[in-house]
Amino acid sequence: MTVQQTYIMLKPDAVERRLVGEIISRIEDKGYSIIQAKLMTLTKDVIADHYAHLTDQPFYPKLENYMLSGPVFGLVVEGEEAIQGMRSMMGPTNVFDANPGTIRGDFATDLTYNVIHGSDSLESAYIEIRRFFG
Ligand code: IDP
Ligand code: MG
Repeated sequence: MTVQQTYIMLKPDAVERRLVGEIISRIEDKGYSIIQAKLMTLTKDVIADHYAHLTDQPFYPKLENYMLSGPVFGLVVEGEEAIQGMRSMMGPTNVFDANPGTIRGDFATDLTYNVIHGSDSLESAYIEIRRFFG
Protein backbone atom coordinates (compact mmCIF):
# COMPACT_ATOMS: atom_id res chain seq x y z
CA MET A 1 0.00 0.00 0.00
CA THR A 2 1.32 3.39 -0.98
CA VAL A 3 -0.05 6.86 -0.51
CA GLN A 4 -0.40 8.37 -3.98
CA GLN A 5 -1.49 11.68 -5.45
CA THR A 6 -3.62 11.75 -8.59
CA TYR A 7 -4.88 14.51 -10.85
CA ILE A 8 -8.67 14.63 -11.06
CA MET A 9 -10.52 17.02 -13.33
CA LEU A 10 -14.25 17.65 -13.22
CA LYS A 11 -14.91 18.43 -16.85
CA PRO A 12 -17.05 21.32 -18.18
CA ASP A 13 -20.28 19.28 -18.10
CA ALA A 14 -19.75 18.49 -14.40
CA VAL A 15 -19.33 22.19 -13.58
CA GLU A 16 -22.23 23.23 -15.83
CA ARG A 17 -24.52 20.59 -14.31
CA ARG A 18 -23.50 21.57 -10.74
CA LEU A 19 -22.14 18.10 -9.98
CA VAL A 20 -18.93 19.41 -8.36
CA GLY A 21 -20.19 19.15 -4.78
CA GLU A 22 -21.66 15.68 -5.30
CA ILE A 23 -18.45 14.32 -6.84
CA ILE A 24 -16.22 15.91 -4.19
CA SER A 25 -18.45 14.33 -1.52
CA ARG A 26 -17.90 10.91 -3.07
CA ILE A 27 -14.12 11.45 -3.10
CA GLU A 28 -14.13 12.58 0.55
CA ASP A 29 -16.54 9.82 1.63
CA LYS A 30 -14.15 7.28 0.13
CA GLY A 31 -11.47 8.59 2.50
CA TYR A 32 -9.25 10.49 0.12
CA SER A 33 -7.97 14.00 0.83
CA ILE A 34 -8.22 16.96 -1.48
CA ILE A 35 -4.90 18.73 -1.24
CA GLN A 36 -5.23 21.25 -4.08
CA ALA A 37 -8.22 22.48 -6.09
CA LYS A 38 -9.04 25.26 -8.53
CA LEU A 39 -11.49 26.31 -11.20
CA MET A 40 -9.75 27.04 -14.48
CA THR A 41 -10.39 27.67 -18.17
CA LEU A 42 -8.24 25.54 -20.44
CA THR A 43 -6.49 26.61 -23.64
CA LYS A 44 -6.17 24.63 -26.88
CA ASP A 45 -2.47 24.11 -26.16
CA VAL A 46 -3.04 22.64 -22.70
CA ILE A 47 -5.81 20.40 -24.04
CA ALA A 48 -3.51 19.17 -26.83
CA ASP A 49 -0.76 18.38 -24.27
CA HIS A 50 -3.16 16.65 -21.93
CA TYR A 51 -4.79 14.60 -24.70
CA ALA A 52 -1.65 14.17 -26.86
CA HIS A 53 -2.46 10.44 -27.20
CA LEU A 54 -5.75 11.37 -28.92
CA THR A 55 -4.99 14.34 -31.19
CA ASP A 56 -5.11 12.17 -34.33
CA GLN A 57 -8.44 10.55 -33.43
CA PRO A 58 -11.53 11.48 -35.48
CA PHE A 59 -13.32 12.59 -32.31
CA TYR A 60 -10.52 14.96 -31.21
CA PRO A 61 -12.23 18.16 -32.50
CA LYS A 62 -15.32 17.23 -30.49
CA LEU A 63 -13.17 16.52 -27.42
CA GLU A 64 -11.35 19.84 -27.84
CA ASN A 65 -14.63 21.78 -28.16
CA TYR A 66 -15.97 20.01 -25.09
CA MET A 67 -12.94 20.88 -22.97
CA LEU A 68 -13.12 24.51 -24.17
CA SER A 69 -16.86 24.80 -23.51
CA GLY A 70 -16.57 26.09 -19.94
CA PRO A 71 -14.43 26.02 -16.82
CA VAL A 72 -13.12 22.79 -15.35
CA PHE A 73 -12.47 22.05 -11.68
CA GLY A 74 -9.02 20.52 -11.20
CA LEU A 75 -8.06 18.65 -8.03
CA VAL A 76 -5.10 16.87 -6.54
CA VAL A 77 -6.47 13.91 -4.61
CA GLU A 78 -4.32 11.96 -2.15
CA GLY A 79 -4.80 8.59 -0.49
CA GLU A 80 -3.78 4.94 -0.35
CA GLU A 81 -3.54 3.66 -3.95
CA ALA A 82 -5.53 6.73 -5.03
CA ILE A 83 -4.65 6.50 -8.74
CA GLN A 84 -6.35 3.14 -9.37
CA GLY A 85 -8.91 3.85 -6.66
CA MET A 86 -10.13 6.98 -8.40
CA ARG A 87 -10.18 5.20 -11.78
CA SER A 88 -12.43 2.55 -10.18
CA MET A 89 -14.74 5.19 -8.72
CA MET A 90 -14.90 6.97 -12.11
CA GLY A 91 -15.84 3.92 -14.14
CA PRO A 92 -14.36 2.97 -17.52
CA THR A 93 -13.72 5.24 -20.51
CA ASN A 94 -16.52 3.54 -22.41
CA VAL A 95 -19.48 4.96 -20.52
CA PHE A 96 -21.74 2.18 -21.79
CA ASP A 97 -19.65 -0.25 -19.71
CA ALA A 98 -19.78 1.99 -16.61
CA ASN A 99 -21.75 0.36 -13.80
CA PRO A 100 -24.25 2.21 -11.62
CA GLY A 101 -22.40 3.42 -8.54
CA THR A 102 -19.48 4.72 -10.57
CA ILE A 103 -19.35 8.43 -11.36
CA ARG A 104 -19.59 7.89 -15.12
CA GLY A 105 -22.19 5.15 -14.61
CA ASP A 106 -24.36 7.48 -12.56
CA PHE A 107 -23.87 10.78 -14.41
CA ALA A 108 -22.87 10.19 -18.05
CA THR A 109 -24.47 8.75 -21.18
CA ASP A 110 -22.02 9.96 -23.83
CA LEU A 111 -18.55 8.71 -24.82
CA THR A 112 -17.12 12.23 -24.90
CA TYR A 113 -19.20 14.07 -22.29
CA ASN A 114 -18.18 11.83 -19.42
CA VAL A 115 -17.91 14.25 -16.47
CA ILE A 116 -14.51 13.36 -15.00
CA HIS A 117 -10.84 12.79 -15.77
CA GLY A 118 -8.42 10.85 -13.55
CA SER A 119 -4.75 10.06 -14.09
CA ASP A 120 -4.23 6.50 -15.34
CA SER A 121 -0.72 5.76 -13.97
CA LEU A 122 1.93 7.00 -11.54
CA GLU A 123 3.78 8.61 -14.44
CA SER A 124 0.74 10.43 -15.83
CA ALA A 125 -0.28 11.57 -12.33
CA TYR A 126 3.17 13.14 -11.86
CA ILE A 127 3.03 14.89 -15.24
CA GLU A 128 -0.61 16.03 -14.93
CA ILE A 129 -0.26 17.45 -11.40
CA ARG A 130 2.66 19.55 -12.67
CA ARG A 131 0.81 20.49 -15.85
CA PHE A 132 -2.18 21.91 -13.99
CA PHE A 133 -0.75 22.96 -10.62
CA GLY A 134 2.88 23.77 -11.51
P1 IDP B 1 -10.07 8.32 -19.89
O1 IDP B 1 -10.69 9.70 -19.76
O2 IDP B 1 -10.97 7.24 -19.34
O3 IDP B 1 -8.66 8.25 -19.37
P2 IDP B 1 -8.97 8.45 -22.62
O4 IDP B 1 -8.81 7.30 -23.55
O5 IDP B 1 -7.74 9.06 -22.02
O6 IDP B 1 -9.98 7.98 -21.46
O7 IDP B 1 -9.82 9.56 -23.39
C1 IDP B 1 -9.88 10.88 -22.95
C2 IDP B 1 -11.26 11.42 -23.19
O8 IDP B 1 -11.54 11.45 -24.59
C3 IDP B 1 -12.39 10.57 -22.61
O9 IDP B 1 -12.56 10.76 -21.23
C4 IDP B 1 -13.57 11.06 -23.43
O10 IDP B 1 -13.97 12.35 -23.00
C5 IDP B 1 -12.93 11.19 -24.82
N1 IDP B 1 -13.04 9.95 -25.59
C6 IDP B 1 -12.29 8.82 -25.43
N2 IDP B 1 -12.62 7.86 -26.31
C7 IDP B 1 -13.63 8.39 -27.06
C8 IDP B 1 -14.41 7.88 -28.17
O11 IDP B 1 -14.25 6.73 -28.61
N3 IDP B 1 -15.35 8.71 -28.69
C9 IDP B 1 -15.55 9.96 -28.20
N4 IDP B 1 -14.84 10.50 -27.18
C10 IDP B 1 -13.89 9.72 -26.60
MG1 MG C 1 -6.95 9.14 -20.09
